[in-house]
Amino acid sequence: MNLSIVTYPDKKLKETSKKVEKFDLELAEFLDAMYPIMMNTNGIGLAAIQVGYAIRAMILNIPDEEDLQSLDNLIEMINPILTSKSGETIYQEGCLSVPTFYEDINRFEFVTVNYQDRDGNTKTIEANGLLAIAIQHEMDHLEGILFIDKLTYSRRKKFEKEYKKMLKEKKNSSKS
Ligand code: Y12
Ligand code: CO
Repeated sequence: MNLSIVTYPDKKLKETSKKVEKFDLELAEFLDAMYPIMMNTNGIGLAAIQVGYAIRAMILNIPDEEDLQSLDNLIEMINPILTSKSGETIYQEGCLSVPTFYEDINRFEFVTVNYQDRDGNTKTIEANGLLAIAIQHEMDHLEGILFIDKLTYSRRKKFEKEYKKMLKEKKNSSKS
């Protein structure tokens, strides 16, 4: 399966993802294909829509205390539902679909999420710290929401200007 990252301003990222109904080999192969894409781009979270598939699936791999990512820490979340949230935290977020841009975003500090694994088993996770932030960021993708949609009007305008400039520079450097 040949997947690539969909980047802003691609309209695909605005789609609302659909519930996964079939927990079959196709889903397993899709999740397997998402993993190297995330790891090869230094990602810690990736939603299916970011590789062009509007299904409610996402993967997360938060680095451990030694800042290492491993398959042991891989979490695959299908059809996640937030069942509780509390506290407040701010973190400078980035997104593989919005390369080179980072911004402080407010999130809940603690979340509880019900979800299914790749075999359709129901699971619950209680998260805080970076995992809680990543879960909320990826769950937003399932609704077609990007972290830049949470910026104030002025920050968003600044972002649009900088992003346009970055895309132009990238285009010019690929010509030479
Ligand atoms: C906290 C904040 C945000 C999340 C969502 C998951 N975000 C990512 O995994 C972002 C990854 C990322 C990786 C980059 O590196 C490369 O593309 C090689 C990157 O750098 C550039 O765009 C140049 C930006 C973002 C979870 C937890
Ligand atoms: Co993202």
